[in-house]
Amino acid sequence: MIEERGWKSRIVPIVRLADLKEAILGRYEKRLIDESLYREQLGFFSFDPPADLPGARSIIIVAVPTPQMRIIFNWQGGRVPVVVPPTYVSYTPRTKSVQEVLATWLKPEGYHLAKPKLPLKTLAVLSGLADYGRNHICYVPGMGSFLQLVGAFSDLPCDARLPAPRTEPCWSGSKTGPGSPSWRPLSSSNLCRLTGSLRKRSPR
Ligand code: B12
Repeated sequence: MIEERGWKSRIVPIVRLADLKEAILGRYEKRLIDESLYREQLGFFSFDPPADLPGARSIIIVAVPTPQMRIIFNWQGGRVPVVVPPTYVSYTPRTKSVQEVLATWLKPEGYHLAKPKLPLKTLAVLSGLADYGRNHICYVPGMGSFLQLVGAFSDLPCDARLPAPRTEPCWSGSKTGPGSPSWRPLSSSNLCRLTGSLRKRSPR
């Protein structure tokens, strides 16, 4: 169902919160992440399980293709086109709508969602969904980098027997994703099976 919409996704067990925490806080504490960037942009992250979903067992990450937009300013009798990069238009509504679609699929099966405050790019890369480019923007195979990432906690069970997480960042150019010795994509995960079985109920 996710693929039918042109989205791509992965699901990872909630224990991987510890690795996300280490990826950000660990580097911050080692002073590898700039203090002002951390304070101004990353202070909202929370690496605790969601208080509003005590039974949370997994984290879902979805990449949604998001195009550039062209807006036209009417200026002094002329029309001035301006290209707006992805994610600067409808960011919050898109996040909300993806989370609502996921909820519509999972709720009838008795599962619930909660909103995360997580580093989504880090999560996407560590889950195998995306690769870092040399510019630190992440790329999803078949989708490129024009995408918006949306995350969600869920109580959907997830394969807990995963290999050890990566210890080195992939930004230096090492390969991630399928075949990587780090997190592997959960293509046969419960989410995929569930979304397959829910295909008929897909809201359009
Ligand atoms: C803060 C933020 C910004 C800030 C600051 C970005 C920055 N880090 O410099 C601002 C407002 C500038 C910004 C701009 C943009 N952003 Co922004 N942003 C975010 C946000 C909220 C957090 C990202 C972040 O900084 N994470 C923490 C950093 C540290 O993680 P990281 O860059 O992945 O670094 C990892 C590795 O590279 C490595 N690492 C990094 N530095 C170092 C240093 C050393 C020494 C070592 C060893 C390792 C290491 O460790 C890190 C952790 O794993 C996310 C949304 C979210 N909730 O995650 C969106 C997000 C990352 N942004 C996004 C986008 C699209 C953009 C823009 C392209 C928007 C635009 N259209 O122009 C620009 C790109 C700017 C750029 N060149 O990176 C998308 C990314 C999609 C994609 N394809 O990658 C996200 C995921 C939003 C979304 N929901 O889709 N963004």
